[in-house]
Amino acid sequence: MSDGVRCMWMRGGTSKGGYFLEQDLPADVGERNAILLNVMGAPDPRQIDGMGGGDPLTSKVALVSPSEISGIDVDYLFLQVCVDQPIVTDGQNCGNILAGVGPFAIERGLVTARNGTTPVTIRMRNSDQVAVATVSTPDGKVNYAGDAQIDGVAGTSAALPIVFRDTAGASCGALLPSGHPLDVIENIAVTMIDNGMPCIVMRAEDLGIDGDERPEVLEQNGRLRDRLEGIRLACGSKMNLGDVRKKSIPKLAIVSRPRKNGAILTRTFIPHRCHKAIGVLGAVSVATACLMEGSTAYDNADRGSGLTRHLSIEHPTGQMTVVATLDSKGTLQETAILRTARKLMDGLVYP
Ligand code: NQM
Repeated sequence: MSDGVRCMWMRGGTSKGGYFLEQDLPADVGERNAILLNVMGAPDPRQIDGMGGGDPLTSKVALVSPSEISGIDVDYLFLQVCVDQPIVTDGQNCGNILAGVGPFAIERGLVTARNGTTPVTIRMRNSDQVAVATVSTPDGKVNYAGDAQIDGVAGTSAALPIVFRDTAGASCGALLPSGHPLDVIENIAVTMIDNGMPCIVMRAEDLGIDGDERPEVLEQNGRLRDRLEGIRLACGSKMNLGDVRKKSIPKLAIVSRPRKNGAILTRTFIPHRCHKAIGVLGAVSVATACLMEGSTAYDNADRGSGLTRHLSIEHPTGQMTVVATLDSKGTLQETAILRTARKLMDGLVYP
């Protein structure tokens, strides 16, 4: 590997990371992970000797391969390279890094672009579920420029809508792994929910905070962090995730009334750092909790009405709108979000 490994560095939504064709890395998982730790410069809080940015949101990897499954274009395995521990985990999905997978697959020749837009059907291997991303491809070439704006990213780019159909119970086996919309764990009301990302949804007021504090203020609150970790460890087995001490799931979503005309305000721990925005599937899971009577989010949420709901999930740097489609019985059928992506560099990375 001293000759370098072919790789594209991309921003996907509000995250950033390395995109690899799976065939360009060793098949042996131990060897592969050692290379990825080296590429990112982990473990090291500053990741100074690698490409990572010293933040979980910039220490991410997508492995992409052609799919053998009929109706699926490409398979995508998401890997979180931990910043300060020698861990590479495939234990969660990432809907932000997912945003770069369609453009990358077209750029690498795994999918043939159409003239205009190209739908790319992606199997998320971490949870064996499918997303369809629509990539801007005027004249059959990927176009990254455009006027779509997403909060948490400066400037504008080409719109990249993504639809999710079957994310319920992605990692926990059920939308509500405990079977209830509300449980009391460590003396606090929680909603344990998984609509693509296992999340523990709690009310800010129950944790003794306002809910609109800046992420760095919440990260400095040692008592809050200890309390959240206690709740997370207790919820892990109840969410069918086992011992979660070394896992990046479940995430912790702290909700309160919206402040900016959105559906709900959030602060999310992922799980030890407070997200500067919110994860895509994290937002989908919180939006789903907003629509679920009896959950910790329901009474705090402005849910709108009708069969198509635009639920704007407020976060520290703006809002992420989840479009939820319900059937006539009020059951959630599919969710969609708008992302953008940008190719930052294409070449060789030296592990
Ligand atoms: O929830 C951060 C991110 C994510 C994950 C995290 C994500 C998602 O913002 O689908 O996008 O929760 O670890 O990239």
